[in-house]
Amino acid sequence: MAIRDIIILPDTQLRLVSKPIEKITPEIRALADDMLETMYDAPGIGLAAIQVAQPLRLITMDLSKKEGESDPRVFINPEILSSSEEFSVYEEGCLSIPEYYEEVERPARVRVRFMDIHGKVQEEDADGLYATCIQHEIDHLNGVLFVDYLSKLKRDMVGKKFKKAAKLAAK
Ligand code: GNR
Ligand code: NI
Repeated sequence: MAIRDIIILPDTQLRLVSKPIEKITPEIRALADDMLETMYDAPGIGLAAIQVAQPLRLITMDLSKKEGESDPRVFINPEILSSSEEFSVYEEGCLSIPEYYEEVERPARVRVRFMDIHGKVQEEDADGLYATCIQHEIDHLNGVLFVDYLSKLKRDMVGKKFKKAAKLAAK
């Protein structure tokens, strides 16, 4: 296992639409393991493959709350089958937009279909933080970031801040 670099704004790879995984190969299993390790190291509660520069429809997540417990999860080719009409608000952050947090409104509950790491197709109802996180991660697979839901003013401010930081880092 290895920790991989997480790409951050303004890296344009974050806007790619990731490709479905056709077969769970040893390379895919290694990528999922590395993503879990990278996510725990960050630390974050979810990670999409594009955040480690792999444009594949693969997500890792761990929503366990208690200290010392873990619940590593892998989602392959996840799809949202339906969304509730009710919305809920969570303060979101993103490892690709470090140290920026804003409230985002999303459907409170979603039904998701995905393949697990053993190749078994699963369907689950998600609510609470699980619903928010799976929607945030599936957005990454489609090149969408949580700042896209904010006002143009806020989005442009974030964009400028990260462009400036990249320029300074390159000097
Ligand atoms: O670690 C993360 N926390 C988080 C908090 C609220 C809503 C979504 C997230 S996902 C984020 C990690 C990340 O950037 N995943 O893509
Ligand atoms: Ni994110």
